[in-house]
Amino acid sequence: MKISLVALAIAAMGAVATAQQGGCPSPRVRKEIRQLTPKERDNYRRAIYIAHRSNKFDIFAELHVNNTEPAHGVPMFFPWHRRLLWEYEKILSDAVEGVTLPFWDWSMDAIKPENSPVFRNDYLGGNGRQSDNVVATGPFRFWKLTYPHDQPPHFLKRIFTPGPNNITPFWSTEALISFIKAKDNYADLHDTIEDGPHATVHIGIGGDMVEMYSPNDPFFFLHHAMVDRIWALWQNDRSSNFYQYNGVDKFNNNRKVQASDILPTLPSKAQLPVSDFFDTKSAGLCYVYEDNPTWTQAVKALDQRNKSKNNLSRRAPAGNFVSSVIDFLFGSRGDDKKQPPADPVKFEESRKAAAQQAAKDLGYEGLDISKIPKEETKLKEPMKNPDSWNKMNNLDPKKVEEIHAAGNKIIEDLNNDPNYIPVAALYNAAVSQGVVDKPGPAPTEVPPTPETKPTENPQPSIPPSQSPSPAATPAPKPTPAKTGGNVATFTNTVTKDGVPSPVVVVVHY
Ligand SMILES: [Cu+2]
Repeated sequence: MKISLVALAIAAMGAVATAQQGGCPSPRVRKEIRQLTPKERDNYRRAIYIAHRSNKFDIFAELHVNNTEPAHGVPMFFPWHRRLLWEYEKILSDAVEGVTLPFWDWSMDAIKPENSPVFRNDYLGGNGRQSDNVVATGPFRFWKLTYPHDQPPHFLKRIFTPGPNNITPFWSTEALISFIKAKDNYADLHDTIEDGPHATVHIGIGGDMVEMYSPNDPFFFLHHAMVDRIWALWQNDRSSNFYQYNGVDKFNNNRKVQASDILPTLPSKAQLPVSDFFDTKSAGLCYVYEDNPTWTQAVKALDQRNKSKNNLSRRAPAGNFVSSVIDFLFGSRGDDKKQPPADPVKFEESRKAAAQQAAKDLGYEGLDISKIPKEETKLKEPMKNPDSWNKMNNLDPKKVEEIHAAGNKIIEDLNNDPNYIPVAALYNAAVSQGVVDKPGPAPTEVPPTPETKPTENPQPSIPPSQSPSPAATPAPKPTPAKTGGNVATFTNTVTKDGVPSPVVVVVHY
């Protein structure tokens, strides 16, 4: 049953992806999740519930596990995941018309990821509970998952790492932009992003996210949309990047990969080459990523920084990985003269001025720069990948080390620059001070209890000890049993004469 669903989904995708006629006059726009309107956010989550209830969600975990080798630690990583996301997005938009997959620019949250609004219950919810790591609050509380099939169904787990409620720092916007600008070679870019920034987010959220069946967590798709966006940004940065595809397939005698290579899938009629997945604006894919303000600000600020250095060689000459990134950020081949250590008072003053200007550029009106704790104005090193992660994803530990070294060099230099403030520091402060992304009202729609199939007995099957805490979003009213067709219920809260009261909405699909 599962296999045939996967095959069907892929066949459907192939039909669309190969339908090149007609072009893509109005591409779907994938927005940073914080840019969604409350209505769009509700629709996105509703689409996930519907996909989950109609058994179209768990297939992605299976598909991912079955493609561990063909699509991880090898150049196929980017195109294969682009296809996976496309397929998932199609299921979402079939469930709720107009839904497009958002991306999560986790680099905005690099300094203190656990503070990110995305972990609030009005977004995707946070950490698993201490006793058993099960996610027990938020929209995916007690989210029942059937994969792996050889184990009993389990509830979605998250284990913030290193914990208990902290997440390792993520890779900064500045590091990502540096990689995009510095890398002239697809294989280099792929290794860098997969082994470093991509891995850290999986590891930091933990639980299902740190397993090969990570698509069990809706965060997987938000995260990978960001990874896909990084590839798209690199492709569009220079014309020589757009159609580039190179590197070796280490599972195939180090064969050189080609754009005509067929994407590995489960058995399927749709045999599509990598070259079908270069252009997100092709008729088949037809989507673009919307910019987010912090990213735009960081591009501008780094540009200014480089101009003032005036010795930048933007295109790194062939050299080792670390030196090419340093070439981009810090001037030619690391020969940049070390600045004398600044007077600490002057350093802070200068940083403050930089922060004030950047906050103004970002429109963070009312942000009190003096209230930003000093340690939160600095970028921090992401934790090292555990060996288990490198092994599971076929990553070369030496290469991973090298990538982390390059990232840490970027952090060191930016933290020592009196004229620079990382965008994540400002965004993090703006969230803490309630200047942006204030907690929203409770979601206007909450999920049906995952255990309750619409056509089955609506009594929740969660044992009382596992029931959501009273602080969690209230459970929806039971749905009357109905046969034939699929039904989902949501509780809308309407306010009448100042009194909020729940109204059950029944959706047929
Ligand atoms: Cu993957």
